Amino acid sequence: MVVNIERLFSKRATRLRSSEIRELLKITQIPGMISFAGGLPNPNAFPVEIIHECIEKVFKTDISNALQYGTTEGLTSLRGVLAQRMRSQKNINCELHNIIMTTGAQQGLSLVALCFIDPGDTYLTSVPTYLGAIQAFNAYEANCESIPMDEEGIDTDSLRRNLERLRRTSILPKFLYAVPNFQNPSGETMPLATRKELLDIASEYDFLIVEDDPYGELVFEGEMIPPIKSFDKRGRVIYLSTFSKILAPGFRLGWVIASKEILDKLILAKQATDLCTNVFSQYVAYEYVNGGYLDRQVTEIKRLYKRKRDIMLDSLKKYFPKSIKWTVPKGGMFIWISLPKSIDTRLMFQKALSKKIAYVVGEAFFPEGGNYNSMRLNFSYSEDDVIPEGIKRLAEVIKEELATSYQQESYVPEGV
Ligand code: PMP
Ligand code: G9A
Repeated sequence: MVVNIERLFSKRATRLRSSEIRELLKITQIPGMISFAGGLPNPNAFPVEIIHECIEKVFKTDISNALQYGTTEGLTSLRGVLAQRMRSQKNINCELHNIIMTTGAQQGLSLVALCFIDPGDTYLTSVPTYLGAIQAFNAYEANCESIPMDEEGIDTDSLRRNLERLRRTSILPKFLYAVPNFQNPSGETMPLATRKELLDIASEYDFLIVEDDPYGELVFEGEMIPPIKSFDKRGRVIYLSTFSKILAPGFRLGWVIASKEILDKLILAKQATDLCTNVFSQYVAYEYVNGGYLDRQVTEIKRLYKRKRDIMLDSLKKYFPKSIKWTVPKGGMFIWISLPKSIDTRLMFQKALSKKIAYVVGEAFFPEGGNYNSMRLNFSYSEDDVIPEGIKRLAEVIKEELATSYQQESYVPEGV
């Protein structure tokens, strides 16, 4: 008998959607393609020699344990040095029992969803927002309430209005998801006052804040702004970060900082998911942090990415039509482009690919869809000399699209 797999899949599984970004990673392997699509670190930012040294050290000192299963919460020595770093650098009140290692920050998001989302539960996020978070929360059948971003990071008036509306229908959101530093995808940073206000609102309406901070160390300009977690006295904030942008994503190493009460639950969820995070990676990462390599490498990565950001910004100024706006990120890896309303970046995408240039359509970052005239560009991955050429190609595609959309508009009879 033929297996009817569709009938057997869970409702949850049938809701799973493919990520535009993950799919794009395949397209961008086409020879000659210039990709500003995937949020990939630059391979030159991987500290290959240092990693080699750290691995040798692990082989000399503790290889048997490094090859063994580990505890679900993660390697004590690594959690210890990270907790120390979070205290001194971010002013987060973090002891060993407040931190666990995860298989990337992505697993942190997934575990949060597993532990806090029942089918139909609501979470809040500013939009645009990180696509991987939408996927992780959607997998657990969450409803999303999108709050627009503004120059303050999130429109808190709109947030309050939405919370009041939800309250009238007895809907109590479980958490608000935010990427306050050099946000993926907008590149924007949330000011200090908004961070504090968000925590006040969370306390007033009694929901958690999931603060996702993979880019916080990659500051090119200005001071590092303290995370929301640093103001959290009552265990209302779950803070996530990762080695993906400050070491290498292939390590698949992230961490979660939260109250012991929350972490105990996440640990149970993680036990059922993967038993423990890659132990060998954790040993190597410990040598990397403890050996003082991390600070030196972050300085290098920032220098490299700032240069690439500047090249992209200069190229945008040089090649893009005046009607187009973009963000100027003070760190991180992304620039957000807003085009005239007549352009649909989804429809333009195939034309861009035919000119061998790729971006991510803005709509992907809106859980409820819309915003068709935007796109995300990544500046960290491409080589310096490739960036101007890529922007030039993209500008050509946009100019052609603008020309045809104006023509089409002029054909539209009045009153339609
Ligand atoms: N959160 C955000 C905002 C991200 O941009 C990413 C990766 N691009 C992640 C989480 C996941 O990172 P990882 O699992 O590699 O730590
Ligand atoms: O999915 C990945 O490879 C990580 C990148 C995320 C992004 O582009 O936002």
